[in-house]
Amino acid sequence: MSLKIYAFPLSPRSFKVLWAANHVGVPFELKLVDFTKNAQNDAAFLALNPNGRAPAIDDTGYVLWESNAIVEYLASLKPETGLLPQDTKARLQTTKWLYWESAHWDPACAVFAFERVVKALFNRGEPVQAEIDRGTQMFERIGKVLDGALAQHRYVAGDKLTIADIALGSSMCIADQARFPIENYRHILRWKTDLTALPSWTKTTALQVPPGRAA
Ligand SMILES: N[C@@H](CCC(=O)N[C@@H](CS)C(=O)NCC(=O)O)C(=O)O
Repeated sequence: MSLKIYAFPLSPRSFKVLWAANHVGVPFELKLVDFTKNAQNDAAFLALNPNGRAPAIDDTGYVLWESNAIVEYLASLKPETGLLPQDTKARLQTTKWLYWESAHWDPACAVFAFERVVKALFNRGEPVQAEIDRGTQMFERIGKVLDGALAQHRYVAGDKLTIADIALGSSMCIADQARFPIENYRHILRWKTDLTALPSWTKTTALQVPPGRAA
């Protein structure tokens, strides 16, 4: 298989890239970066991604890291899917959301992910309420921005699914477990229902097998 995806599928950033690959329909080989074994710091993986973080890809020698860049690359392989608009102005409407995801959405989600999912998975203690409060404050500022966009159109950047939905929506794979404070954002909830009903989503969740357990 020419495309190799290095990922820990339980993590939303890895899920993002696996979902994008499944959605556009490019065949790939999943190379597990097993966080339970600290595999992100193995020399072989660090040679691919010196950050020691997943995901990363190697497409016949073309190496890329940063999940949003990878999503954009995968979408570019299949322009007919429309995930990556070809018109510059339309495309930048998706780019804007990718930056927003990295700067605002991901850091807020990460608080809940760490406190309620990572700590449980790696036996790292109880959630800290001050951190949950900090995450809740972050969500108060950003939740209404995303909800407002989704009130105007079905998907984040318009009426069609784009890489912006993949970048932002992948976090929904842990929304329930992490208890993101989205219960009052009805458009986000509707969007979450739409995304999680996609066949590519279901196909990706099938990859979320905890390390050490057979698929
Ligand atoms: N901005 C990066 C973040 C990647 C990242 O932080 N990945 C986490 C898992 S979700 C990781 O590899 N953590 C392992 C570690 O920090 O040791 C991206 O979107 O790809």
